[in-house]
Amino acid sequence: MLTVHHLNNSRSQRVLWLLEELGVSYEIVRYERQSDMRAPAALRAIHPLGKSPVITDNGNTIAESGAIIEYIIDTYGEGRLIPLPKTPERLRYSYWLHYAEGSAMPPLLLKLLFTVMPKRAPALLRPVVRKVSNQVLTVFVNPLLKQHMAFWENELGKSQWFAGEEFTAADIQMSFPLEAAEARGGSEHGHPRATAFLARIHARPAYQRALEKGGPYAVGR
Ligand SMILES: N[C@@H](CCC(=O)N[C@@H](CS)C(=O)NCC(=O)O)C(=O)O
Repeated sequence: MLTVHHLNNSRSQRVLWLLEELGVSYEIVRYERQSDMRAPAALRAIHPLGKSPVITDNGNTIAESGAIIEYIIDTYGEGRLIPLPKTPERLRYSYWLHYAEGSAMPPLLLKLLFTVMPKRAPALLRPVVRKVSNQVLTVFVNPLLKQHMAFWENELGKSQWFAGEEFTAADIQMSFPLEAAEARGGSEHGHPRATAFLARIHARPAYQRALEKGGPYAVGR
């Protein structure tokens, strides 16, 4: 049976959600984040990088959300949640599947790091670390994020889902950056389409079932 190596409050929530959407049977092996938010060493026994998500299925060990989604859709999707080949929707689907981790998440990770750094710095250094962090956030990270959020807002004006009028696995992949942006950047301010997208996905029964299975989930909060 397909196994999801699930780190609490993490990207592997997306994999549970996809499996729930498709009605695929799976089991969960759970890993708890340590106090520094890192995954425990046990996850490195499954994949050398020790990141979540990782799945194991039929002798395959697969890491990277995008690769996992492709594998699940290819193996169990039976044509569901993916646009037909050689259509504009399929191109958009492929774009968002890669964009989510390749382009959207790096500035969101920087936002998290530079927000947390001053809080974790030794008391004596904290004022300096805060000053430098705020400078990086103001000059580099926040403008970049603003640009990405405006991009999502514009794209969601073309169709209600990222790849077109049909809900696809690309929306599952894009859920994490949008949820992280809401948690870290306040995407709800002036981003009504992103907010509506989040409300639509959160209302899906499969999303809710995945939450029940995965446990508490509040990206980056
Ligand atoms: N691009 C990778 C990112 C994987 C990743 O960074 N996962 C985080 C959880 S959201 C993680 O494992 N963090 C714990 C750690 O780095 O120790 C993917 O999409 O699978």
